[in-house]
Amino acid sequence: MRHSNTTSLLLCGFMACAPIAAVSAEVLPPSDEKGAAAYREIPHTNAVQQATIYLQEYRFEPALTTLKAGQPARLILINKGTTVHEFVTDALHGVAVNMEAQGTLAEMQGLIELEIPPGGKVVLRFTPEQTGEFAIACHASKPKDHFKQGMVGKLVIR
Ligand SMILES: [Cu+2]
Repeated sequence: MRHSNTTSLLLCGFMACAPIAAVSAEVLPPSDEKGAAAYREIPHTNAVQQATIYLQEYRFEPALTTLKAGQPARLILINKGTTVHEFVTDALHGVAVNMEAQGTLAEMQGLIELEIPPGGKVVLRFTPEQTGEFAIACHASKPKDHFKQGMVGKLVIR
């Protein structure tokens, strides 16, 4: 699960929680020349889906997170353990990701690995495109091998 183009982030302390941005857009029904709606489309929502995954010794909680493809997502990762944990996944290859951590924002194309210290919080914003079941894992090794301790989970995009 290790890759060469690794995005690694080390957070110190606890990040202030940013307010949840209510992002939504409305698709207006098309209207004919007389101004009356010719037909009514089911409103398409761009509401943000949100999920939180806690990292701790030695598991992801919940172990299974499901996101919908094509809908903007806000994925919050919180290390509530007492050691550094990693969030490693193939689910975000080539996906434009906006990352907020420690009050700073970063834009990246694809994200593979994050390192989150105890108490650290990372907010990832992206729109999942590729459906499938993707493993999430932690490969930290202190004080013992997290992966061998069973620190694996799953991110399902459907
Ligand atoms: Cu870990």
